[in-house]
Amino acid sequence: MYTLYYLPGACALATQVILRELRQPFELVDKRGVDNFLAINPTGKIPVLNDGENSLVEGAAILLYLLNKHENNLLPQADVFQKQKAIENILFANATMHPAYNRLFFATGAIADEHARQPFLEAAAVAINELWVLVEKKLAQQAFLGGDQVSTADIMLAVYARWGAYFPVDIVIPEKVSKMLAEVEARPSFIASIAAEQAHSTDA
Ligand SMILES: N[C@@H](CCC(=O)N[C@@H](CS)C(=O)NCC(=O)O)C(=O)O
Repeated sequence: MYTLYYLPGACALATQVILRELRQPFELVDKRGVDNFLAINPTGKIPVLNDGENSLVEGAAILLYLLNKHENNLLPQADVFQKQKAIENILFANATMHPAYNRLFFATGAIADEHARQPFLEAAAVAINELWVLVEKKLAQQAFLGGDQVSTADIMLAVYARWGAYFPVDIVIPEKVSKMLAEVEARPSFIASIAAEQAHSTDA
């Protein structure tokens, strides 16, 4: 049984969706209800996944651990090059798209004055929109980043894409990306994950 530490709507949502896709049992713990969370992860960040023996941190590393451990169609195993391309897409999501959205959260926390903050938000949105154009190009010949079937990186991007709505900026999601995101969001694993986060939230 896994334990997943999360915050509602944050990047651990992707970890939960993958746990459901892999049909692995888990319990959810809202980080805000944990005394001394820094003892669990010194960076203070979620996701943290406990597998009963080990406490695992860093979202992409956690996903690769789960995908290497449990049988699935979300990470190619037989072809080394295909596997490498899938890992590349996971890291594009985790280490390029996620930090691009982080700038919106950072500016909102760091700049109290709305007028002073807005140019930073807009500059961040320009960079995010450029990344979505790159994803649109990757989807020119295929429905998902991994090909015909949903891949781990698609799920991660679907989680991050939801964050744009929190900010007063125009995030432009191109057509093929929109279709891909809608298909991921319609998956039972995604719908159930959002519902479970709300049900377990310390806000609930
Ligand atoms: N490099 C880390 C970053 C994780 C991260 O930025 N988590 C955010 C949520 S998406 C977080 O924990 N924010 C809460 C905070 O900073 O207090 C990873 O990929 O796991």
